[in-house]
Amino acid sequence: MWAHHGAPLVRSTSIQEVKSSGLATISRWNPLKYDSAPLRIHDPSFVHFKSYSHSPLRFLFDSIRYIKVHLPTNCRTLSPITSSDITTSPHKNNITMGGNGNGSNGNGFSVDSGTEVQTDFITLTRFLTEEQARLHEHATGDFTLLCHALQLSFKTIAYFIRRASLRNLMGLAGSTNDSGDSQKKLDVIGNDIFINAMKGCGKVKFVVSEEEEELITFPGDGKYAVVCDPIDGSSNLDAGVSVGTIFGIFKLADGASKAEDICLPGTEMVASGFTMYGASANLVLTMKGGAVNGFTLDTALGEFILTHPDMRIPHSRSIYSVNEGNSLYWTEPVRKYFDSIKYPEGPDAKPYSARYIGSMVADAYRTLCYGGLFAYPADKKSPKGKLRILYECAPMAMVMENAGGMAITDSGSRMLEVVPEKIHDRSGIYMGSKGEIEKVLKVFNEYQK
Ligand code: FDP
Repeated sequence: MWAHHGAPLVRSTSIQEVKSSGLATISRWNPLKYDSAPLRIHDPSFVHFKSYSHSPLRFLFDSIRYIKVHLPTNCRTLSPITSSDITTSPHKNNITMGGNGNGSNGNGFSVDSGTEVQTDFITLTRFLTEEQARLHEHATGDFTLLCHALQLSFKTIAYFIRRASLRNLMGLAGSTNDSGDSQKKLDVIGNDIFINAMKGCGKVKFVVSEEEEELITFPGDGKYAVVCDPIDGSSNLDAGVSVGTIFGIFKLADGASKAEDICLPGTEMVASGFTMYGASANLVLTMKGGAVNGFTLDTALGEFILTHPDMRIPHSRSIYSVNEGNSLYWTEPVRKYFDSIKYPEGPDAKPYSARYIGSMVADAYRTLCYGGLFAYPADKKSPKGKLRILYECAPMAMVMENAGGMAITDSGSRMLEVVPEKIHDRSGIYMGSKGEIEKVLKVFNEYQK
């Protein structure tokens, strides 16, 4: 949408007329004006009156909402900017465009910080460089280079996912992976992108990928092993549901040469995280014992920007996320726990809300932001669980713990301490808010007495 000063305006006297003209003069219905200039809206998707034909009031409300969100910056960028429009904030290094300095547009309409142009922001590149300097005085820069390669793979995968429908990348590739899962075209592409990025950085010796049966070994003297699920949640791809990449990074012991050498507990990871390719591409990154930081890909700049510093998961929240379709196969303690939150006892007790996307990255991201619990329990059908220890459970467990949450197995032990016997081993998992996982443990403990 853009607002144009001085454009010929359609003076509409009724919503019906506006509907037929296809253009709107918002100033007629809306007391909001900016610089006293009436506005003409040119966004065809917004002014698609057919969708409002039965609901003129909805159009009115939407137009107010739309203007509230977009007006200040859009309007100003099309007007000549004078020096009186610009004030600088000495502390934030930001430039404020127009307005009267109190968050209002001068018409008493409060606008949010959309008027501020941030000129000092933290990109992932800057974040990594600063972390390297801060934490590791004698760092070689290898880890930072590896993270840059990761970043490249995330951006590239995000790029292809965005264009999947346009470039015929939907659907099956015609192959299966080690687990017998049918591979999607994007599974194969994501896997290739990831592996090539790791190879290209020259700092990685091993890659374990969900899509590759064997350990991948690169020549050279790379000190790191990277474990990954390049496109997690891929069974949802064709429906446009958010998917993501999960990763963990291990520093290798001298002489590490075979798959068993990276069958390590999650406590040995130096970093982990995941990206979620959804409405935007979000990257969640944490380092051993450090904070959890969230970045959002600005596609215009081509940079991940630190948008969610020091993410903390709420202590508790009555949301559960599990595939209830498997409940027939659940063991008694699992059923008991879920019954306890669905049919709580007590006069004021309220049942939990259910939220299950079926794409772990998306369910985990929501859980991280809102709190609650995500679970994929082992059951009678899959006694070892479904999710992979090395590249799904452990990286997510580290994120949850570093954000103040918890992650446990079906036996109630700490997920991060589980040592897989083979690189593709699986486990049941419960992760999320500390207060919620403690409730799971309480039920499990009763069965172990
Ligand atoms: P997917 O098979 O689509 O890649 O990792 C596997 C995973 O998705 C997780 O992302 C998701 O949480 C889970 O499987 C979904 O499994 P169900 O379809 O059995 O619920």
